[in-house]
Amino acid sequence: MAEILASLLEVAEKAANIARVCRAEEALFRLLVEEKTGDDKNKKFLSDFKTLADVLIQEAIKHYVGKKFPGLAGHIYGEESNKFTNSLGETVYIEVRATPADTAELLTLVLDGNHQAARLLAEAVHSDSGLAPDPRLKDIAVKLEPEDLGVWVDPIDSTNQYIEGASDDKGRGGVFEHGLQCVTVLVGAYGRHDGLPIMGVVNQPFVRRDPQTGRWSGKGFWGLCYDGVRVSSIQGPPHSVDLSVVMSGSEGEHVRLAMGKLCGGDSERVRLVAGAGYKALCVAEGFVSAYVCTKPKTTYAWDSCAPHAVLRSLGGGVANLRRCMASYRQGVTERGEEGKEPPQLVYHQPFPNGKGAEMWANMDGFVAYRSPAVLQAALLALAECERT
Ligand code: 2IP
Ligand code: CA
Ligand code: CA
Repeated sequence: MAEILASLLEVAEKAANIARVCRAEEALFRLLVEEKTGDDKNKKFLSDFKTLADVLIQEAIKHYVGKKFPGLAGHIYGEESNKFTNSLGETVYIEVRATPADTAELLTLVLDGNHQAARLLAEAVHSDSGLAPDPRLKDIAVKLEPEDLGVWVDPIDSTNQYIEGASDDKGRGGVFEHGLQCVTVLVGAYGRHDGLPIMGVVNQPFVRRDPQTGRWSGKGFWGLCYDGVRVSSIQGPPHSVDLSVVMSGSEGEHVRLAMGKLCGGDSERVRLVAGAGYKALCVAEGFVSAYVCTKPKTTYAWDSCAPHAVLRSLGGGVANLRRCMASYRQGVTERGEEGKEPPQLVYHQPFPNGKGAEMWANMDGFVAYRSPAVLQAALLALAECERT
């Protein structure tokens, strides 16, 4: 089991390296940020390049994890499809090939013959992640086979912030509302049998920028929760005892009001923050108490699985909002059912009536929390606002 987690950490770091290379190398950066102007062909090519960075990262993760653990191959899912149509109308399937030269040759087909960009990307995919092994993994003695697991990957979460690439937000209380810090690579493994998240890696590729070199460095977080064992890279209690909440700017006024009340009427403690993975990470790191998402079809299994595992490793979770509220209406006590974990999001079954990505949307909404008491307080606040 520890080997699987080590491998997820390794591929997430490789993914972060690819994400950084696309911004650091002039030939790739130009493709990434170029304005969507010009003719339709140009427009399509540029939007494809943005998707290409995502797809390539996802395929790299599938390739390396699947090669190391054949029992997992075929059970690694992600946001992106690897099928491309290039400007000549040819269909190209992006994959990692045996050598950097072979991968570069394939990438050239979707990069309109841009050999330099293809070579740089292929090098990033094939090179070592450079990640030092985490000694804490050695002590994890949990018995689980690759055949027991499925994996959800979001190769780049917060794509908008990644493309815009702003780094002007100074952050407050450890939380950045927008900018490159909100970008994460998310790799989460769940139980094939019950769909509960078991281990997850959240890699933040852009944490600090060296003022001298302009180079970014990042940070990887992980957590594991299975069969009574909880281990996490995150140590120590949350940073503040005051309740605070992060949510998407797309949440409605009534949710904002309810969360404002929960936070003692202090609007400074209700933050609108970019990136589903990053918001959940802010909870896991203990910078805020909860992440509330009430809107269906805004986040997906690949957004929540990895941070969910990290939160569970810390004694928290990502509760299914609709099911929690239903329990409330049926009169379950305000503290929840004694000794029982509140209903969690699960990752093994598609939404029955959904089509395409919708099948994996978090349709019921959720509350991500570290402390079960915070979850109960958030549910109470939402229930009260429903009544008024
Ligand atoms: C997005 C991304 C957005 C988020 C949205 C996700 O994933 O995390 O930031 O919206 O829910 O699906 P918001 O920031 O309003 O929460 P991606 O960038 O992978 O499309
Ligand atoms: Ca996402
Ligand atoms: Ca994404």
